[in-house]
Amino acid sequence: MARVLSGIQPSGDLHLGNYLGALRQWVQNQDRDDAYYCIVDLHALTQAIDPDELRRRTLETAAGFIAAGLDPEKVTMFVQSHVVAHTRLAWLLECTASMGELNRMTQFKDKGRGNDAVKVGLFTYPVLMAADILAYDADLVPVGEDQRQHIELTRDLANRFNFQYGDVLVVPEATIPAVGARVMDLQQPDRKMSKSIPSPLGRIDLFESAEDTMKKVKKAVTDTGDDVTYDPDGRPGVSNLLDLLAAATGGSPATLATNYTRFGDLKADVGTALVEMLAPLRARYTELMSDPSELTAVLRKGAEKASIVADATYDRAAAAMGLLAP
Ligand code: AQP
Repeated sequence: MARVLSGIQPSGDLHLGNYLGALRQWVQNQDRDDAYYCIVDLHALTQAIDPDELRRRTLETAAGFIAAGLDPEKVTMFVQSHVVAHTRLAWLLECTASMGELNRMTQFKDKGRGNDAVKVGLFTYPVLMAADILAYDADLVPVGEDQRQHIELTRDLANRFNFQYGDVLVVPEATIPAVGARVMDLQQPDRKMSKSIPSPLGRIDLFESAEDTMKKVKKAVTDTGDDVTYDPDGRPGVSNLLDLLAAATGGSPATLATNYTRFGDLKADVGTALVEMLAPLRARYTELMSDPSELTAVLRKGAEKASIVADATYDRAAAAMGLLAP
């Protein structure tokens, strides 16, 4: 059984990119893997967020995991801040990571570079992410394409640690889905769909109404020219819609393109396919949010189980670096 670890920030509503890039493959493989999935609330603190909102969104994200199909009896689901080994291991790794390698992280360049007020946590975030993964001796990390660079850093840190201190950490690999690895914004199809984009029209939230989804797909930006062709570089808008149709119904985006001569018909089919795919998730989410006590019990049990694994890794790493055992 492969050991698997991944997480999602409770920094906003879960969206279609989170589902197709990450959550859906978590669910597909939950019978195969020994999986740990966390709501990475400490990462959400790297951007300004209201405390009450963070608390609420942490529970909503947990409900989203289960609504998407994760079974807490099969996988270990927990909140990152409930397992103290994450931050303890992150410190050990920060003492092996260099400023130069963190400076090269494109996510930091996009969100914070050149701004003196940017928080230190945003800069060191990839090291905390490495600790999240390495604490569980994870073999595989199922993520969307945007996280590839962070997994590479995690591998570099683990290899360096092992070279310096002995064979302590498992070097993980990213698993990136064949379809849905990079869902683009519906209004700005040259940017990935994201929780933090200003226009909600560009993003399909997983638990929004069917009407909203239909409206957003209808208003999606398409490219110049009238024909429906699949060319992600030259025609990113229409290609994103074809990718979404392929992700929801199967088939290849290039072949699906041959069924359409008009954008309007394509958009109608994309909207319907997404609404059908998401309807059962939406129903389950509403049910789960009506009684959050069940969610808190799942998260408490998950954190207890996760702590046993993560504490053991921290102890191994701390001992290897020469910290005196308590
Ligand atoms: N557009 C996307 N396409 C495919 N996969 C995506 N993921 C995120 N956006 C897309 C995948 O979702 C998982 C969780 O991501 P995250 O919440 O930890 O942070 P993120 O990647 O920074 O997500 P957002 O929505 O873009 O948040 P903000 O706006 O706060 O930065 C990851 O596996 C990611 O690959």
